[in-house]
Amino acid sequence: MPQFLSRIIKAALFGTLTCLGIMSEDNVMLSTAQGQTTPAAVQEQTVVTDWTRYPEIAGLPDLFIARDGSRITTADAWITERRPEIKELIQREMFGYLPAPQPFQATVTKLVPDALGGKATLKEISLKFTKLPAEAPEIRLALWIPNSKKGAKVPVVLTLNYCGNANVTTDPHTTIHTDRYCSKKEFVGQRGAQADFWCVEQVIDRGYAFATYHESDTKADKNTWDDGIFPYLKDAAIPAASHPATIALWAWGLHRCIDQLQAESQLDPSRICLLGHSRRGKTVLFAAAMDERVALVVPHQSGTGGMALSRENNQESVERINRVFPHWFCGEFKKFGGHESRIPFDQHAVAALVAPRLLLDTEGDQDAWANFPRSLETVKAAAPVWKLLGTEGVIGEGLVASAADVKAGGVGDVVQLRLPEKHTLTSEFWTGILNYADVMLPAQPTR
Ligand code: GTR
Repeated sequence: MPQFLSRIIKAALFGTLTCLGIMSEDNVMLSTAQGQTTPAAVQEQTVVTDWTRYPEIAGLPDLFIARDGSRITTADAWITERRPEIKELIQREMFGYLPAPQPFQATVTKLVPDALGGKATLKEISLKFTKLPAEAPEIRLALWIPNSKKGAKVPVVLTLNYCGNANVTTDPHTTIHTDRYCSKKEFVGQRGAQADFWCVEQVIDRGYAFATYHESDTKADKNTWDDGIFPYLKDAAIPAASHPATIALWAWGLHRCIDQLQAESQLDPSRICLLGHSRRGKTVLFAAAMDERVALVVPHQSGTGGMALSRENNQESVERINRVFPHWFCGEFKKFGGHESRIPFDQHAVAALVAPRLLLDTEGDQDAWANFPRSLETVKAAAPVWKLLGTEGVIGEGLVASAADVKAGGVGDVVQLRLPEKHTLTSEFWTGILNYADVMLPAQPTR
């Protein structure tokens, strides 16, 4: 049966054919019965199911109880039953369904063997989707490979940047693009505007490649749906309320970058790491949950919708995130604002999809809004899945408080690194992240 058909049948069984009319705060009709028209800007957010149909769950949903009520007790049952079930659930109810992969033509548009003062080779690669109309946006991937490691296959850290690849380093070679939306006006066309944040040279000095793409290549960070890649990937057979929202579209772009990174002869396909900050931290967590090619994910200060549990979250509530950023999550997620105890999963289930791979949750203790205590609860609540899959999972309280403490034997497969920092990324964080990758990733390619 085609995938979309089985989704529709499942959705119908679950009651999504119940249509509701709901008014948002600014009185925009978000959802309609009998096909009444909705404003284009919010059309993709249409809510179709009723939260009262979702049973209240006291405490956190049990990761080991399948939807048919049976108990998951083996690694095999987790992998074949529970994991696919959670993947389905989080897409339908929160992020929207990831579009299918698309074939692309990769063209190296620039090759600089002595970038970053000779430390790295810069490759700019255009990923042009061959089955989409010519005007569909390409993804512009920038990749720096350490020159010190010639002949070896190196691990790579892939990131999602805010406003263009030239922002991430002061390297004069990176092409400046200003033709795509940037949510931070002060970054537009500014070479190295975020160089102290991304610390690309530090990454290269540690023997890792660094890769990045600008999020607006796939979707602008705003509540519009006629831009980016979505119009070309839209699947009319999927209910609009479960169409991929912004985070899912960014994640889809990361997956296409991974397609390309896997094909790069100087990179190790078994050591692909993903890192994103804040809303992009939510994105990398989801991207890693959905793609087993990611060996290590670092959702940095990802907060609500990322590592922080939705239940009992005394910082950013589900209602608030959906109201202020209506385009991040799909329409179905809107109904859970104020009704978090009805969400049939919580963020520990998203994190658990990463098991048995590596998950490093990085937080700043002056960044209360990201809710590092509720993120630590996610670390601990997800850890039993690592155990079930035969790895160590969490060590001790699952928390380390300095980059120097990130060492062999001191950190588990899922752990929080909490530094005395604000809502930003710093060189000290990178030291901790690279220490973690050094001790936890295999020393050599494993495939
Ligand atoms: C905040 C938002 C957070 C976080 C952050 C960011 O305003 O409430 O969920 O994602 O933005 O992306 O910097």
